[in-house]
Parts: sequence; C-alpha cells; structure tokens
Amino acid sequence: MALALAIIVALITIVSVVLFHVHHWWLPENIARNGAAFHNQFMLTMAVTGLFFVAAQLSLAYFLWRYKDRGDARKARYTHGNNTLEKIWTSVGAVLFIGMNLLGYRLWAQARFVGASPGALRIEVWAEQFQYWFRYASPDGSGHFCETNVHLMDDATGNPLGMNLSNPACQKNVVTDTLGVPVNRQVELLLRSKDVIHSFFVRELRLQQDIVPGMVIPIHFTATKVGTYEIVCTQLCGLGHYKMRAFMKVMTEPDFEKWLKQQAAEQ
Ligand SMILES: [Cu+2]
Repeated sequence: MALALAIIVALITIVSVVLFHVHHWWLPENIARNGAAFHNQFMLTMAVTGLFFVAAQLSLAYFLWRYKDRGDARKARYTHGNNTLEKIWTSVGAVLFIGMNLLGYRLWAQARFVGASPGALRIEVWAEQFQYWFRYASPDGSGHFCETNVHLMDDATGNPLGMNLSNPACQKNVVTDTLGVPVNRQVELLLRSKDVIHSFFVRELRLQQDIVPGMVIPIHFTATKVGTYEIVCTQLCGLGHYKMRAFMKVMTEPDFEKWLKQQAAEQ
C-alpha cells in the first residue's frame, strides 16, 4: 500500500512537470513591448518554485517507501528535530523569497511608478459589476475627460459614467465597450471602479492590475501586434464575475482613428 502511494505521488509529480514543460495550456503569445521581461521573471519564479516542488514531492515519495511498515517490531524513536537544518532551509527560503521580490520589484515599478511618455494615448477604464467601459477624451486627441457625477450614472439611458451631457467637454468624450488602441504607440490606462474591487488582465500584454473604488490607478503598455484580445476581470467581484470581460482591439493608427470617429458618431 505504501509503495503504491509512493509511486502515485512520484507519478503525479512527473506528470505535472511534463504538463508544464510542454506548454500546451500556457500563456498565449506576448504582444507587449516590455512583455518579454515580465515573461522571463514569471518563468524564473516557475523554475525556482518548480524545482522545490519536485524535490519536496519526490522526498515525500521516498520517505513513504523507506519507512513503510515492514512487519518487524521496530520501535519509534522520539526526535526533537534538527535546529541546524531548520535554520538552513528557513534562510534559503528567506533569501530566495526576498531576492526574487527585489528582482521583480524593479520591473513592476517600471510599469507603475515611472509615468507614461508624453505622447501616450490616455484612456479611462471604468469597471463595474459586471462589465468594462472605456472613455476617450475626444476623437481627434484634443479635449479632456470631463467631470462625472455619481447621481447622473444611468446604464439604461446610456450614461453609465454619469457625465453631464450638457457640458461641451462631456459631449466630446467618447465612451465605448471595446478597448480600441493603436499598434506600436504607448497607451496609458487610468483604471477606475464604480463599485467593488475588480482586476484588469490581458494575458497577451502580461499585464494585470487591481482596480480599486475611490482610486485612479495609471498603468501603461505598448501593443506590438494588430488583433483582438480578451480582457478579463481576475478579481472575484460578485455573482456575475465569470462573465465580466471585454475585448481589446489593436489597430493600425489610421484604422484606430477611423474606429474612434465611428464610435463618436454612434453615440
Ligand atoms: Cu470584476
């Protein structure tokens, strides 16, 4: 029985490693300019934690087999543990944990604490239970995001963000349910939430950021490949969380301008 259990534990370990290694269910292609660095950081974490996973599981299998009941009357021996070993693996864990944190921190800060470049396209992302809205200042790049008012918010009348539609600045703003962005140009997203905490995630951008009510959180990226990509919410935000998603359309600059004008004309 113990031998069978040891074999099962070892098999599960080996199959898991093979599944991760063949990359069949894996992240899709990276389309962000700085995505490769995030990807490498992620892979490093996977490799280091994977190594410990394999070592721990195989040791478990070994001990299952080594100390199985052999029918003889061996007496159990009391042990108080080994302080030196405890110190070693606690230190190794601490060094690895803090070291990988420091390595990843620079990368993380680059996307968040370093501002977007002056030419970046600013788009507001509004999350609500259970959908995303996107707001552009105007179709021609002029104008600004007008003030919103919670008392004017009304999804039924097509004013989900609560804009004062008699305000000329608001009339210029364009609100869409698809995130259209130009290819090879930096985009700065200003993340806002109308209700609870959501999380903006696009796998192909290797970009994920929580959206917190009461805060405007800026993040930036540059998409390098034309196409349509899924935006999901990765924070369990309520009963309809599973269906909270939108699409990001990466277009050439002329296509993007045409698309935004079309969106403006439709509202
Ligand atoms: Cu959500």
